[in-house]
Amino acid sequence: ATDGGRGTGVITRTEKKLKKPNMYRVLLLNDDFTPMEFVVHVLERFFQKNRDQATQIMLHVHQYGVGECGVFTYEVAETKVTQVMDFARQNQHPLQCVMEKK
Ligand code: TYC
Repeated sequence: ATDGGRGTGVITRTEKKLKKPNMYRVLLLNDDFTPMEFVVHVLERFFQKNRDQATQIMLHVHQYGVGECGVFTYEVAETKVTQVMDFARQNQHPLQCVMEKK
């Protein structure tokens, strides 16, 4: 808001800095080779899912080709993607994990 009526042209921001951050979906992609149990383990280990939640998400990805693991701020989403891709590669599975802006 402008203020003072002093004609200085100075604009002050009186709002508090409470901008909502951009949010990113982390997605798993289906493939024909990664074992179902490995995908369930990934969801438990990196996305704090319980066994039932993880199994449901894995089966959704298996059936529809893609599924959401969670929604995070940019840096957290990027870290999850890197962790999953590194873990899959270490175990020689072709599992793909990506992020997309919501
Ligand atoms: N389609 C895989 C299979 O039949 C299982 C799978 C599920 C792979 C989810 C990747 O993100 C994935 N073994």
